[in-house]
Amino acid sequence: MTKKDQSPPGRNPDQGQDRKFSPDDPQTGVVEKTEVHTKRPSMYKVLLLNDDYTPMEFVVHLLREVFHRTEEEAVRIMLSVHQDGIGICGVYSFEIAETKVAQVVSAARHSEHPLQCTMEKA
Ligand code: TYC
Repeated sequence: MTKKDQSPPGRNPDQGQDRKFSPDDPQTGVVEKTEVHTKRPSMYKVLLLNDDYTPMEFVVHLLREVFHRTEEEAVRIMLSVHQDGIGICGVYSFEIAETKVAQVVSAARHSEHPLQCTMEKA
């Protein structure tokens, strides 16, 4: 038997003051159950666009530094962007993708390259 079960009959141990049950005060209530619907965050592709002026080595450098790609992966991604006009650097949550786009654009402008980087829902 728990401590709660030991209260005198007719008394409600959960009430601040002890009160007798009565037909006028049936002490009923509504039990609400809150359903929890958690959503997985949407993912975003970070895309690099080709141009005729940004040096290949600069693109490879960014892919290594910003997207943590190996030299081989970075060269493969850079060449596919060079050939196809666009390519995926990685897929991230919104905030991470936004930060990476800003880092690429900032580094490119700082070095006066026209490199374009954008993001879209995966
Ligand atoms: N096309 C560029 C050149 O020939 C190289 C390049 C690759 C530029 C990928 C941008 O996203 C890019 N120098």
